[in-house]
This record gives sequence, C-alpha cells and structure tokens, in this order.
Amino acid sequence: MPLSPNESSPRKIILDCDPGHDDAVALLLAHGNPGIELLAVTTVVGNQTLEKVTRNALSVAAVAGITGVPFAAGCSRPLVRPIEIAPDIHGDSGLDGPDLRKPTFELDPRHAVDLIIDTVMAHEPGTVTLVPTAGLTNIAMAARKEPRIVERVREVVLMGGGYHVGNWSAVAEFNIKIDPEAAHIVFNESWPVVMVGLDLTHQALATPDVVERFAAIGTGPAKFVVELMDFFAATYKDAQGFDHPPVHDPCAVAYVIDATVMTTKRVPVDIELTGTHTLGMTVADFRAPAPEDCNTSVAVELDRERFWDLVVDAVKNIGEPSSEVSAA
Ligand SMILES: [Ca+2]
Repeated sequence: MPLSPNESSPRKIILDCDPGHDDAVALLLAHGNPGIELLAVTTVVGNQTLEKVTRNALSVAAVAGITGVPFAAGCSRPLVRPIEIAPDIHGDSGLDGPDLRKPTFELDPRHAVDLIIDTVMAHEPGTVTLVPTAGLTNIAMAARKEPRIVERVREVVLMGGGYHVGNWSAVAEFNIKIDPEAAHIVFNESWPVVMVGLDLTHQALATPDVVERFAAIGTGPAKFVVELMDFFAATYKDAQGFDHPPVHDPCAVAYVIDATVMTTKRVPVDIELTGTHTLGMTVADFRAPAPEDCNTSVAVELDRERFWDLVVDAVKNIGEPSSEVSAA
C-alpha cells in the first residue's frame, strides 16, 4: 500500500532560486535539515544573470556536498520587463565574498520550467511544495505550460513581497518588482500561497552572535556561511542602511520545515501592475475576515531563536563533505 503523506515524512520541495547570499543559506538549510527532501533545484535570473546564479547554485552544491539532486537553469529574463539585477547587494558574481568552488556535476539538460513540471507530475498530488526564493518567472511559466501542476502542488511558500515594507522601491520587494507579471500569475492561481515577505525576513538578522555560532562549527560549509554573511553585512549596510543583514530566503524553507517557527495571517494579496509609484507592490487586504476562497497568507512574526537553531543545526548536519577535503 502506498504511504500517504503525513507530518512525519520529509517534506518534498523544489527550490527555485537566484543565488544570492541568502539563497545559498536556504539551500544549505534545505539540504541539511532531515525534515526536507530536496527534489530539485532550479535557477532564474534575479540577483545576477542566469548564467551567474546557475554557476553559483552549483558552487553551493559543491560546498555542501549535494549529489543526486537535479539542478536546472530556467528563464534568463522576466516575462515582460527588462532585466534588473542586484550587484550592489550580491556583488559582481552574485555570490561575492567566499572563493567560489568549481561545480562537481553537470546541470540537468532540461529547462527549469520542464524540470518543475516533470517533478510535480511524477509525485502524488499534494506532496510537492514549491519554494521560490527569487523572481517568479519560472513558476509562472510552469503554471501556464502545464496548468495541472496548480492542483497537484501542495503549496507555494515563497520569499518575496512585503505588506508594509519594500526594498526595491518604497512599497515593492525585489523578487516581486523584477517580474510583477509573473508574481501576478502565481498569486492569482488557486494553489495555496504563503508569502514570506520582508515584514518577516527583516526579523531574520544575521547579528554578530549568529555569525559566531556558524564560525564555532568550524567546517568548510560553516566557514562559507560566515564569509557570505560578512560580505552581505557590508553591502546591506552601504546600500540599505541595515546594521545587520536580513537573511531572507531560508525563512521560506524554515516555514516548510516547521510552520510554527513563524505566525501567519490569511489575507488576500494581489500584485500591483499599473501603479506609477507602486509597481510590484504586494497589496494585502487586512479588512477582516478573509473571504472563503482566499488562498493567500502572509508571514507576520518570526521565532528568531528557533529559526537560527534550524539553520545552525542544518549546517552542523552537513558536516565536512568529502569533496571539501579532497579539493582543499
Ligand atoms: Ca533569492
């Protein structure tokens, strides 16, 4: 008899990302936490060009010793808008700071959109969670190319948006702002969408005590995290005036591992596509109660201690991958 999905079996996810310092930490969390089964990693233009973020994803896989998981490159530009990247935050490579390791395996030959579709269709309905931590171009394309995935996906837990705060404009967050049309598609499909936005991720600050916890682990992957955070802290200070950098993307993975690590509120969210000053805003309607058919919720408050415990424990679990030693 086939096993039915239950809370004790690992949660199957596809991580769609644009590494990206915080994407790298999200990937380490997904790989190192036993509650997650990483089915695939897909990349999309965002923090840097598709070519660079894809190389970075493979480089993180080399650091973490990830093998046997397909990685595929996706869309190289947004659906409608010109490309916008974020070198002021992530540097010229998209992952400045540590020395970037050479990839240890080849990309899956499929386009990311096809890998997402194939993976969702190959698993039981309601078992695969999409975790986008980048612009939503690949996810929107997948929903349009194979609409049946919308009913099969368990939920979409995305890092992006913010109901009271922006970072790429006064009211819009980067991942949504760079491809608002894609975000509009994703938020308006019938699958459950959990928006882990800036309201939440600005509580996930890599303060010195947190960085010290990683440094104390002493492994290659832990040192990698420390070097990422050092660079991220400097650019977030210069570009956004933060004393400590918010580590956005692992918050979405943490929600999938343990939803009680944050509070959420069910509320309708739509994407502004025509505003002169508000393009890409995630417009959340807090006039309670949410209607019956509301499929969106937003993350509100983070249990910061437990969040960092999850990330630190994941990096500890990864240990010292053998490739790290042999390549040293
Ligand atoms: Ca990202």
